[in-house]
Amino acid sequence: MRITLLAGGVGAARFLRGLMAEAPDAQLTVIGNTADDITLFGLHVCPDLDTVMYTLGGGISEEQGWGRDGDTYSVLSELAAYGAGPDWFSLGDRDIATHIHRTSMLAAGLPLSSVTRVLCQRWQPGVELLPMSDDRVETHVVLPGQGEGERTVHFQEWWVRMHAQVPAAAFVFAGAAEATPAPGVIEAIENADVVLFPPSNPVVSIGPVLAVPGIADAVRAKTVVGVSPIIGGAPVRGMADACLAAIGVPATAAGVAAHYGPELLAGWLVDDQDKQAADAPELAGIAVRALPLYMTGVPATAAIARAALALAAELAR
Ligand code: FO1
Repeated sequence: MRITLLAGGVGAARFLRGLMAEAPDAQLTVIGNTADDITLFGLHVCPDLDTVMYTLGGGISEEQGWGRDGDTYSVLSELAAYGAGPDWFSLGDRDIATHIHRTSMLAAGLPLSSVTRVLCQRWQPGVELLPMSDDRVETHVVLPGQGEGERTVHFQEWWVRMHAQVPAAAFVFAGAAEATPAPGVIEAIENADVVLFPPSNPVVSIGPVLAVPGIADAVRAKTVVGVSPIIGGAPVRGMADACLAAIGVPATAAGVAAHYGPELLAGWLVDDQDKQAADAPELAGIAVRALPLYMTGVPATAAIARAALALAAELAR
């Protein structure tokens, strides 16, 4: 069975662990968000691709959900000693090796999709990991002006330095309109038996992937089942509520499904405490199933994956 997922970072990576346990023989393709990418100290950092690669490859820092396990920060402290910023994005020494290797391959002219394939040769994540595009797309956050005009910051500055505490007026996926899907992305969607949206941030993780021309249309032609990243009115992790507020979408399981809409989403898994979403009029046309949705470990996540695959099979008939 071919399963294709549009993915962000931590939520997607943890869901994939359960999915791989539930469907060990499935051929999984992950289309990763690259709009979180940032260039720091001349190095190209791909947070969402690296979180999937490290998590499934066994190199992730479990407590952080990003970066390498057991990492040290000598390079960063040396840079700080030079006053070379920024100091708010903590890059570990082992993680920096990934960014050096990636950046040198990009500088040699390899597209990001080839670079990602090379990095995955070491990590063997057990999935085909594709960037959504080989072209640069970057999420910029528009902050309302306090007196002076609006200003725009890179997503990572808003997310990490500001902890998303400054309300965002809008998100701009810079470069998306000019981007093309990376090689294999459209085919992975078209040839999939099942397309899943893991519990990733719908605005700044799955949103940018859908913003690459051609991807949303390909996804709409498929039967898609998604897993709510919101349980009981709050994101399980991260700050999706701050992102949803910025685009006027309620931070509820029903609100996120309605945001995707029935043209995109055929099925939606919600936690038991959100089961009333099944009766939400704005979810007409979307099959809602309620079950325990906390990914407390691989067995619990495998049960969620099992429910997603069962619903996809039911809807594909
Ligand atoms: N997130 C933080 O909250 N603080 C950090 O210092 C930080 C550093 C970092 C370095 C490499 C990397 O791949 C991810 C990193 N992240 C950090 C997480 C990152 O902001 C998020 O993974 C996403 O971009 C949102 O999903």
